[in-house]
Amino acid sequence: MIVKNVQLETVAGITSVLPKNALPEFAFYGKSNVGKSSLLNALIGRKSYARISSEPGKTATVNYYNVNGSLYLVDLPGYGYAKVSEKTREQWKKMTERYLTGSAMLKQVFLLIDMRHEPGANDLAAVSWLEAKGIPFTVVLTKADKLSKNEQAKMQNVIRKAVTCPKETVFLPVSAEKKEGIGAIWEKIETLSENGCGEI
Ligand SMILES: Nc1nc2c(ncn2[C@@H]2O[C@H](COP(=O)(O)OP(=O)(O)O)[C@@H](O)[C@H]2O)c(=O)[nH]1
Ligand SMILES: [Mg+2]
Repeated sequence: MIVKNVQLETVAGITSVLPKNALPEFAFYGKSNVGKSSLLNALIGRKSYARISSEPGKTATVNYYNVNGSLYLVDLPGYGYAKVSEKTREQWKKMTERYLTGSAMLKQVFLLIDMRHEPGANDLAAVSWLEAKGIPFTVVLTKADKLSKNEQAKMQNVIRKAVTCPKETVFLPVSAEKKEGIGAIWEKIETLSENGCGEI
């Protein structure tokens, strides 16, 4: 995908009505600090278009990035951010779930898991929730550059076992830092947008 132009078109907050877009949407979900914004920047080829926060998890909005007028990359609030109240966390979760269940144009969720660690309870809960709702997702393993090739293979197995998702679930290791695995994500996005992919 050659990204010619990107525009942060809509920023939806807790009380916002979510837009009814006509273009396919691809959402990025995961624990705060897992690397969502960094991955979005790597995908769109910009250094810091999506905000990379030194204070992780601060994003409490659903951000729609229009790419080339042909699709949206959607950045969702992260889960598991310890520095906000239980009530705030619950509101963010509700908003995210409202987006994930309510968007007619959502084609795929990229669920990001930090490749260096075993998935946490909230990662496993996110996987189960997506499965229960029948929302198609791909697991993206982030920060691959922090591990050797051997460690990457080992952790991929560990994570695959822990999440107990169907065998055909795709796992894509990426490094936003080293720009590795970015092409594979674009390939997936392009295939799904071209096919129209009426899975949802
Ligand atoms: N080494 C390495 N660090 C990364 C990578 N992706 C993100 N990070 C770092 O992880 C932290 C959180 O990243 P961010 O994109 O803001 O995470 P978000 O909260 O999920 O949006 C930042 O310090 C990033 O520089 C990666 O691929 N490799
Ligand atoms: Mg972020």
